[in-house]
This record gives sequence, C-alpha cells and structure tokens, in this order.
Amino acid sequence: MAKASDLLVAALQAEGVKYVFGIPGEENLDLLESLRTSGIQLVLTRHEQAAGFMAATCGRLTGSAGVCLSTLGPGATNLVTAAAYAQLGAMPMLMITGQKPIRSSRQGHFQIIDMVDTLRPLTKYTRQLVSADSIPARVREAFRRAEEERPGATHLELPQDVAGDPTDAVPIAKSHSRRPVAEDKAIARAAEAIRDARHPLLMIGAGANRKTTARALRSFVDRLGIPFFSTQMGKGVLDETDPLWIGTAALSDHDYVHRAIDAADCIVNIGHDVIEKPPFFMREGRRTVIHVNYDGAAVDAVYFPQVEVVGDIANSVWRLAETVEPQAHWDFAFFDRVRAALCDQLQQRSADGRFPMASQRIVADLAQALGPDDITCLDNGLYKLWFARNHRCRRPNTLLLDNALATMGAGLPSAIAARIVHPDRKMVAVCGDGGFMMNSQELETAVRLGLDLVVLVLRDDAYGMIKWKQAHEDYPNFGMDLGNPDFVKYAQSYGARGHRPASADELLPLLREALAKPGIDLIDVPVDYGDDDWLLNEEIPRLSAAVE
Ligand SMILES: Cc1ncc(C[n+]2csc(CCOP(=O)(O)OP(=O)(O)O)c2C)c(N)n1
Repeated sequence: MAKASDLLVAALQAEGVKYVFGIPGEENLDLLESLRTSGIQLVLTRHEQAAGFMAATCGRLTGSAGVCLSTLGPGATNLVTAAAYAQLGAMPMLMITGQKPIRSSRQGHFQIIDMVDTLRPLTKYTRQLVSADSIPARVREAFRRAEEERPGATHLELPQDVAGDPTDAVPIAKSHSRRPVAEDKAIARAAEAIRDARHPLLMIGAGANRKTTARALRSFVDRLGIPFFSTQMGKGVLDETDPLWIGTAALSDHDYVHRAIDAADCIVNIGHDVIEKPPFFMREGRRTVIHVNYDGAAVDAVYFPQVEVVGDIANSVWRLAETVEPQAHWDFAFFDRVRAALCDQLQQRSADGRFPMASQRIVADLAQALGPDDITCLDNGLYKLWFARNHRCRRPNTLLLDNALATMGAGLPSAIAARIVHPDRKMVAVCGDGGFMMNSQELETAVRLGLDLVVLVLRDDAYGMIKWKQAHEDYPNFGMDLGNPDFVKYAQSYGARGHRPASADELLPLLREALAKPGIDLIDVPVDYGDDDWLLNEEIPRLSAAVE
C-alpha cells in the first residue's frame, strides 16, 4: 500500500506538475521522500516568499497552477505575501504547507499557526487534508479553483501524521471543461455599438492575457483596423510595434494615451481586471463602454459599462470580429496623430548620455539587446513606470510586471521561474536596489540551478519611488536613503559575475555580452531619477496636451 504523501505526489503528477518550489521542514519529510522518487523536480529556495513568487510565475506563464511547499508556522507565514501576489495578480498557484500531527501531539502549540484560516482572505480555496482518502478530491478541487477564471491562489495543509497514513486511493483525472460563451444578443448589441461609433478604441486588460485571446484579438485588429491600447498587465497581448498601437495606460492621467481615450466615443474593454487602476474614468453620457469579460462588470463610481458581453473572452472577440464590418464613417485620424506624437516622445532620452543613467535610456538599451521572445521580469520601483510606458512588447508575457499587489522582491524570483519554464529564451530581471535586496539571496538558487540570467540592479541608493513621491508632495527628504553592498563583489561571492559600467555607453555592450554568456551576470547600473518628476508631471502632460 502507498502512503498519503505518495498519493499527494501522484495527484500532482496527474495535474501535470513538473516543479515544486520551496523549503521543507521536518513535518514534510514524508512528502519530501515521495517527491524524491517522483519525476517532479524540487526547486529548493532560500526563502519561502521567493518560492511562492516562483510558483505563481510558473502559473502565470503556463496557465497551470505552479506549486510551492513550506513547513508549518514560520515557513507557511513566509508564503503570505506570495499568496497575495498570486491572488491579486490572477496567477494560478497551489501552496502546500506542513502541520504537526492532528491526531496526537506532544509538543503543545509549538510553531502551530492556523494557516487554513490565515490564508482564507488570500486564497480561493484553503483546506486541511484530514485523511489520506480525501486527497484526490481536495487536490483536484484546489487545481480546478486555482486555474479557473479568474485564476488565483489555493492552499492545502498536509499534517505530519496524515502524510504517513496508508491508502489505496488513486488521483482523480484532470477534467476538461469549456467555458460558457456569450449570448448571441449580447454579441449583436456590442457589434451594433461598435458599428455606430465614429471613434472606437480597443482596450486590452490583464484578463485578455490568455493564449487563445491573443490570437482572437490579432484577427479582430487585422480585420477591423481599430486602434488599441493596453493596461500594464495587458502589455504584449498584441504587438506594440503595430501601427494601431497607441500606448500603455502606465500613468494615471495626462499621457498621450489619455488623449486618445478622451476622444473615443466607444471603448471595447477586453478583459479589464479591477485589480489594476482604472485606465479611464467613465463620465455619464460621454461614450459607450463595452465590457467583454468572463464575468459581469463590478460596477463602481468610475466604471459602469452600458454594454456587457459576458462569456469566454476569446470566443466573444472572434464572434465580434466576424459580426462587425469595418465602417466608412470610422475616423481614426486623431488616434494616428496621437500615436505619431507618442512615438516621437518615446525617443526622448533614449540615447541620453548622462551617467548615472536616465531610466528611459536603460529601457531603450535593454530593448535593443533582447529579441522579441526574450523576457524581462520587473521588480517594483520607479523604473517600472518607464518600462510599462516606454517598452514596446512584441509578444505576450515578455514583460512580466506586477501591477496588482505591486510588491517589491519578486523581480529575481520571477525571472528564475521564467527561465525554468522557458530555458530557450533570454531572461533579464530588472530590480531597484531596494527590491533586489528583498530577495537577493535567490542568486544562490539561480547559481545552484545553473541558470542563465542577467540581473540589472538600478542603483540610486534610495527607495526611489517613495522618495520621488515625497519630493512631489513637497515633503523634505527623510527616511528614504540607504546604503548598499558592493553589488559586483556581492554577485561574485555567490559565484555569479558582477559588472559596473563606467559610462552610459558601456551598458548596451555589457548587456549583449552578458546575454550571450551562460551563467548569472549582475549589472550594477547607477540610475538618475533627478528630473523624472518634471518629465512625468510637466513635460509629458504638456507635450501630450499639444496634440491637435
Ligand atoms: C514589499 C513592499 N514594501 C514596500 C513597498 C512600497 N514601495 C513601493 S516602491 C518602493 C521603493 C522601491 O525602491 P527600489 O527597489 O530601490 O526602486 P526605485 O524606486 O528606487 O527604483 C517602496 C518602498 C512595496 N511596494 N512592496
């Protein structure tokens, strides 16, 4: 007879799991042994939070739940931020945590935290596995919930005594279900609204970032020629070098894209996820908004779409593309002028020679060094705004950023996971000196796994994003400056290579060289955010307002 932990591992295999990220404790020893003899790879990390970020990123890239593992108590509480990251970011992830024996224990409450309840607000499903025979159904349900729209985090707790229980139960096979599709009448109504508009505009949100939806959107845009913009997490679903692209809603307002939004009389809103800041505020009577999503619109003061197409997004987009014909009265002339002006502005500072470097130059240099399928993983800091706004993605999921929890510390772990999932693609993590140090220990994981990665650490010796906001609000500089290790030596101490350019012109050759070599290369790039406030709050609003 097998034991419960073998059954759990068999159930993971039935779900197609290839990796489990985490740090086991003594309560997981049965499970660890079951993993050892399975085909699943244990990716041992140096912090459970990083393991959670990695599992969530696996889920984000594949659509199948990534799995992470921890012991009870302190290991499990270290997963809390990663649970929030997956849950808010709609990334399918299953957390498996250990627990003391539940039938009898001689250790009092040592290390015991009620993780099932602790994780309740941060998960779609959280259960203790109370018997071996309950494992097949619990695991299947945990995967179903994690992967079903809207995806998110789930949690199973395996107590030490249950893990060793004998069982002859077998896993439940993965089911294949199709999502319901929108009603014909809803498609007809939306089609009519698009036809009747003079300046229709397409918005691509985080929920549109699914494989089949990207294909459907491509044919929608090719057939109808309607210009599009995206939110930060909708980036790359459509090629942003396309002549119909008119920007990313990266700033809250007063950017070029907002001029186009203001001029649109119909916005087809594909896959908007309320977790992202609203890319536009509705005003009564100004325009028709068509909500195309898996679920109905959660209405609030700024979002109350008049037309809803609820059902599988890819299917709705296909059917809309087939139902609507391009209309002679559609007028995209202003959108074209917005796009031309935006593309001009995106060149500003792209070859700037200042050192410490301008973020816009860093974004431009990285774009030159990477191919269209290569992936950039961002941590959170001021530079994220510039990458979201200025970087033009060619393919889905090639700029992995977190505009949901917007946590610091996920840049390096997400790049590690992305490289594991896509060993054929070049991978770059871009972190601030603050965010990098929150999970920099994972350099050891990357070196141990023999991964090829480039890590850019943008060094301003401060928590720059908050320092910028502090200055913008006229507070004196206080509490935001920090010291750093010597990042070159720091990288070397892990067995990675460390580099520090001495001028702006050295960055691009360094990047190319690092990307061409196997192993881990860290590049310490001094960054100058000195006039970002002026650029973001005066220059871009002034230039974008001038488009006629
Ligand atoms: C875990 C976490 N702590 C704090 C914050 C708030 N926060 C957002 S950006 C930021 C500063 C980031 O500094 P750094 O990583 O050095 O990047 P920079 O903005 O300087 O480029 C802080 C403290 C956060 N988002 N996540």
